[in-house]
Amino acid sequence: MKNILKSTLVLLSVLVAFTSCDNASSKSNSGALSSSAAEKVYVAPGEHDEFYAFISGGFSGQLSVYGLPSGRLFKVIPVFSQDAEKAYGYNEETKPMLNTSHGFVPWDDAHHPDISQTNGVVDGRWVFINGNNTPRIAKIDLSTFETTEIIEVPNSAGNHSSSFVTENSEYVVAGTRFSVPIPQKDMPIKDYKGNFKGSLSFISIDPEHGHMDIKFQLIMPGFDYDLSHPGRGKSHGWFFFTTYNTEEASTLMEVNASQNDKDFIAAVNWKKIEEYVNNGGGTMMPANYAHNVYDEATHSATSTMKKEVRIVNPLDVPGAVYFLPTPKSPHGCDVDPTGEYIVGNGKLSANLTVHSFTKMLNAIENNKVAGDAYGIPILNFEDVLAGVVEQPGLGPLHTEFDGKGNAYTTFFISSEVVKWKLGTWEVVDRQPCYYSVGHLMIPGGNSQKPFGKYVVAMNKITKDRYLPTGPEVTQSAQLYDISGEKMELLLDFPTVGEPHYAAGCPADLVKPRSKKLFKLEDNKHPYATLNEADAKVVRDGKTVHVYMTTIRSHFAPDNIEGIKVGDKVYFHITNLEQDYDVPHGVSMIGANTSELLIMPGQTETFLWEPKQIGVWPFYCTDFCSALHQEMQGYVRVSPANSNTPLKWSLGEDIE
Ligand code: K7E
Ligand code: CUA
Repeated sequence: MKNILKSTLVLLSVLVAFTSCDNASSKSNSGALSSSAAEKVYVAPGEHDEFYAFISGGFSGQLSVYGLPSGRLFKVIPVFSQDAEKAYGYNEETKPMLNTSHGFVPWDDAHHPDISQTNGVVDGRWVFINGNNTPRIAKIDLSTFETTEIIEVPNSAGNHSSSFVTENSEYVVAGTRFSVPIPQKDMPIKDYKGNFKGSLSFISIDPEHGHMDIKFQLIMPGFDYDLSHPGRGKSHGWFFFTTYNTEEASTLMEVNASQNDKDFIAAVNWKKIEEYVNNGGGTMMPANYAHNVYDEATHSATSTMKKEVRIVNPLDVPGAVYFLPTPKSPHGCDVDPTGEYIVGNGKLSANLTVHSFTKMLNAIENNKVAGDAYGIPILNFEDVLAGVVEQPGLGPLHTEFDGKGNAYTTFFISSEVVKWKLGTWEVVDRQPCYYSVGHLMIPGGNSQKPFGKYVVAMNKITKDRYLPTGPEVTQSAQLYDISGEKMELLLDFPTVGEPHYAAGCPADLVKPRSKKLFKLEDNKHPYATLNEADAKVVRDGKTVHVYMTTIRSHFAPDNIEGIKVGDKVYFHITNLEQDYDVPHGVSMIGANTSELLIMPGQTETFLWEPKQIGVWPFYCTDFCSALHQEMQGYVRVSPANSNTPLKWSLGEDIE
């Protein structure tokens, strides 16, 4: 045991040493690019990019929107983290989006965006993304580029093998990374083995509105479920999950979870389980999880606590789950566009293992089982193996496909993207990454139809690539042209947060559906003010509601008196503009929250609790017209016991 421990630690320290990139030696290969590379990423002023890229923010909890090939940043969409710029999680309307069974959780770790699909092709309607830390799945509507739904995932911890979408967006799938007691209970950690369980959640997507609902959770052995991808084409109806820690260790994992020569890819026949569930299979288990939905008509979110979830024991659905032995703690789990090949990226393996879906079915049909884990059949490694890419690099993490028979795998330790051929398994090209690449993304790469023109590498280490910014340097992505035989590095561009994965699609899928404004006549916000003449201030005990409007370039009302120290003042502001790109902002001195940024036709609310008497100004925070700087107003705050009458006005002096 001691020896194993020692040798594993030595191996790990070698791997770590490898990753400490040597800046000096890399200089020579990274030098100036040819002018043709510059031309390939040049998008002339006023021109549009060819692709959207949605890049996860990792620990920023957000999703950022880039254009490719330019690498220009368009928007950071707040998802799991409060964002003062957009008032997300600060205004009254969006606070419920961040509600969970643990209360208000204004942050998460967002890893894997995935675009909805129709008939196996990305359709540009929604992006789904996982929150790892307090397990959640979010949906972003690509007509508004706003987060419109978040569902918490019960019985999960470190929601990492998520959030990947099946080929007709039947399900977005979320798998647990950490196994835990299900249901949670107070028990010794050392009793993990055999007692902790891992849940794989199949969340149905309403085909019209995209509403999410947990259809069932598969309760699996207590391994770590790292990544997953859906089958497609011939393997549609199956889902594949990499596992590590099949040792079921709970301490010093870098050693103890690296003992087994092979871990597994779990192959789940979700069609079979769906049928079982539709016939009443599974059991309802008490649970407590938040389902938060943003309604575009009311411009407001509601949070509902759900009280039960359907769980399924895999042993109750024979033929639904199999384990495919896969070498050495696989990370990425990637399925090629035909649905035949399942690539397990064994982090500590010298070779890359590719499984065959057809062989897997044959093995199942002929009942060739090598054993079982907690009753789940394990197939023979040789029976399911399609091929091996021999020694392609060190530390494989993720693989994407170009739709032309090539696969591209990232290698963290040897810091490169390696291109290889499906079927012959030969390496045909390799390009260095600066430095230590994690995920990579080809637009449509997780579908039957990748758009194999570019690949984006998302790197874990930046070092010297940009001007220094103190100890914390920018995170970085790199763009490669993959239209030819050889990959060509075109561009470095900085990213927001740590990019773990991205999803991309042709801009033409999204552009025509992008909303320009919200129609005032459709505004069903309970505190909307649809005409300036209806602006008013209403007192209800110590609560005051201000029904305010904005239009270039004033607030109505802009003078308010009769507010008292200790009041709770809700400013409900409706932007009456009906032109594209004319938001107004508002901020109030001393408000313990963010500004609001209100889109045309929208109503938003912030709370102000005045603590000091005086006459206090508010103003527009978005430069909206030549007279933006005149867009301001005053609120008079009197002592708590005063008799100052409640009054409001615009364009006249308050008497
Ligand atoms: Cu998909 Cu970064 Cu969460 Cu690999 S993980 S790198
Ligand atoms: Cu409205 Cu500036």
